[in-house]
Amino acid sequence: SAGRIRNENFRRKIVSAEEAVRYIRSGDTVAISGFASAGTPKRVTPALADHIRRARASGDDFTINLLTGASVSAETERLLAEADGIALRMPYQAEPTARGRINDGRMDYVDIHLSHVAQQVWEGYYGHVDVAVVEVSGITESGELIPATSVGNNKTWLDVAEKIVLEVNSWIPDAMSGVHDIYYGTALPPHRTPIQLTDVEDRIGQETFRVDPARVVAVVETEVSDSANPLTAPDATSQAIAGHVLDFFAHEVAAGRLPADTLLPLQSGIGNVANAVLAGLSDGPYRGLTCYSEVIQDGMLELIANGTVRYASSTALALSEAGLDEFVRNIDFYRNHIVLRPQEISNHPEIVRRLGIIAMNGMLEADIYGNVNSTHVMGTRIMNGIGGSGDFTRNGYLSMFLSPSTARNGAISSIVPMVPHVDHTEHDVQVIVTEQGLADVRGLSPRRRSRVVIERCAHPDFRAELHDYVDRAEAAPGAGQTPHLLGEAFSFHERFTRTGTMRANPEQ
Ligand code: 0RQ
Repeated sequence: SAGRIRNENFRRKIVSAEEAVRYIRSGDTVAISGFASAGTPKRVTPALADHIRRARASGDDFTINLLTGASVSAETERLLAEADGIALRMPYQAEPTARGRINDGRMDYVDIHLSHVAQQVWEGYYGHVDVAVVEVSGITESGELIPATSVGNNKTWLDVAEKIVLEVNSWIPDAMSGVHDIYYGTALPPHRTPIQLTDVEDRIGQETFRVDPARVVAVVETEVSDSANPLTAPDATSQAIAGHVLDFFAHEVAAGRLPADTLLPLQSGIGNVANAVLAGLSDGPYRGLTCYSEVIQDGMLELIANGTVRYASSTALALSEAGLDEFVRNIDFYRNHIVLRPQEISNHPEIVRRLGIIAMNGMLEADIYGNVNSTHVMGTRIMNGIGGSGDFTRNGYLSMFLSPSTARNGAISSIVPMVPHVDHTEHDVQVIVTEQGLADVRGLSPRRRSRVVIERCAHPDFRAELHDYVDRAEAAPGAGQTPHLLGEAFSFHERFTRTGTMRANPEQ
């Protein structure tokens, strides 16, 4: 609505989405807003997919390079992938069509730490950014932009792009303004200075984005809601994992390593396991917890509403339909407990280290020594990407990985002799949790770690074979610091590829 565009200069630039995408040419690098299910441009991106599809249908080899915050909404990701014109995608996706194009070698995909994206674009690693398409919730009288439900890399896109298309979404409640903290103090070396954020709720920036009006070529209006981030109710497995995590927190409090009421700021990945852990915190002895994470899920809203969580900082909302509804209806309450920041700040190693984050992320598999694969199924096929998990894991106070002990109806063991792709090394990973139990490998050498990981985390059906592997690896001549039988290290994966199961005896 015109009420959201309070600057005449910008109002004069209002056009349809179809007109706006004409500014995008073949070969362009296009940076769009969006982080998880929040803040993807709702009209311009489908129009862009159409624009690409039509150009290609008429014989043009129309391609663009696409930069985003993280994943964008699943419909958008699918439409763009189906148009077949994305030459390069960066830095994260989590959608089957895009994944298929990447694994077929038809889309180049660069999978990097989310905190690195802004600086790498500034450093010029991705060349010139031709067009930015950024969803905002309003434009002020003085021409500043009020951010939407995710911040992601939008500050950077607006700063670097030659041409800017704004999508102004009046579905976003007016009361969202002021929820954001946009920090303009990052610089490239050698001009960097400390980031003065010492508490989760600190505000170190401004509420709006700056934009050079001369570069804004089009403004498109919309009133479409964010897509919902689907969630299923926590099952017995995720509840068991959550139970082990909560027992561990109690143990750490008793040992004097975590503050009793408030623990330390929590970061948790996306998904049902993360949500189950959050839900479990409500029943614990905690009050006034904080979160310093990259997304806010439904579970977090509940914790804020019941006082378990005092404050949550992130770069995006990733809510289900019910969660979006709850958030929009009670925005005046939530705005006092939530801040959204650029992802270079929500995931910043300096801040993660300073605040002492408890990092909890999902994994595909871990090996007996604690190396973690979060991204590559059987070592070769991309699942989603590393996302922010590395930003938090390497720099966290406690770095934990959570997963069911098996996948695909028990055919796959999540604990394997050696991971065929490493996202998080044994030097970064401190705690591994499955529904079977929790392996705390802090302070343990590799030879001691393997026994703890197998006993505590592996599914009982795979334990004997894993123990047998380590026994023989340790007995081999010159076994070394981290014993392996190199000819056999991937035997679980090879067996799965050959027979469809990691089980030596599938009848088991
Ligand atoms: O496959 O979807 O076909 O059923 O992987 O597995 O158990 O539902 O777990 O949703 O927590 O995802 C690592 C992918 C785990 C996620 C990963 C198959 C399994 C299923 C999903 P289906 P689950 P989750 C914040 C931080 C990296 C990014 C990150 C992830 C599917 O946590 O992408 O942490 N992490 N970001 O069947 C083969 C195995 C498997 C396996 C599970 N060992 N081998 N397939 N699966 N284990 C978020 C952001 O950065 C935005």
